[in-house]
Amino acid sequence: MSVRVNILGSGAIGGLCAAGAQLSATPFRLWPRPGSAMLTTVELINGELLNLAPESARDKPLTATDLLIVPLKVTQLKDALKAWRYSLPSESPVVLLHNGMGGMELAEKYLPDNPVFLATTSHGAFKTSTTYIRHTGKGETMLGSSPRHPTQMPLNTHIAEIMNRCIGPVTWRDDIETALWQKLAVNCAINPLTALNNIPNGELRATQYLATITTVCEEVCAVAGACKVDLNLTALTELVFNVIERTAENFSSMHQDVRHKRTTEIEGINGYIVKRAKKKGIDVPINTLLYNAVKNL
Ligand code: KPL
Repeated sequence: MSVRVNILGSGAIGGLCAAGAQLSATPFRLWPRPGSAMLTTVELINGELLNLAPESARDKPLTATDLLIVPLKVTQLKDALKAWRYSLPSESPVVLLHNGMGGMELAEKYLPDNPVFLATTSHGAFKTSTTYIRHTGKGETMLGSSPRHPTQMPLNTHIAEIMNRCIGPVTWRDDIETALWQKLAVNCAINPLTALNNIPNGELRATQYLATITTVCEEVCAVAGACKVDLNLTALTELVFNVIERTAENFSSMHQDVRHKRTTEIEGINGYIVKRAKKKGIDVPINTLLYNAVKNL
């Protein structure tokens, strides 16, 4: 099946997807948000520089075989989906790839008929300028159908294969919601703590953070359970420390957002836990504290 990949925005993860598409000779187009610059360069993990050569985006509209990858922050998603809903054929598959939660519900509202996939990645990357991305950590990507838009074979295999070229290795998850909740716990612990303390991820190994990280995991587990997603607390806490270890040298995305005075993803991360907890009548004091502290920065 022929495919063309379309990447929204000019963020770091979008840059990695573009590099993966180019290196695998998959045609791709870049669609920066209004007022944003077009990405030009990706510094690969081995230090090589890749000059991006996307197809021109202006002339041809999207067709049913165009895949739309949306690696935007959840706070940017609503405007983007609203802007795209009339120009996107309802058969075009869409992959949402962002930290935190809330994308599934927005896609249900604005793209009710498209095949929608949800993804989460542990690749590390950051922007060193408006047009230049550096790939800092090799990770992996989990992909599955949005539970609100059930999709089927052979489309699932096809999308997994394309995503594998763009930002692999990809693991297909029938339980993508569980994978998203696990990543949510990782972000709830690492992102605000690194942003508030101005430290790289690895410094969270210090004993002074142990109690906070453990409680964040307990709270996420309790809220997930109330939302009918079963997470194992021991495995979750281990996962968080594992990510801290593997990304020790990295600065989290929230740390970078705060440093560059950009909007953070706090609403979709700790903010999501606080909101869901409130609805379920669960106390989440540590997530609330971290949420408020980041909001007040
Ligand atoms: O996803 C991340 C982020 O920075 O947003 C982690 C996994 C914490 C890596 O830094």
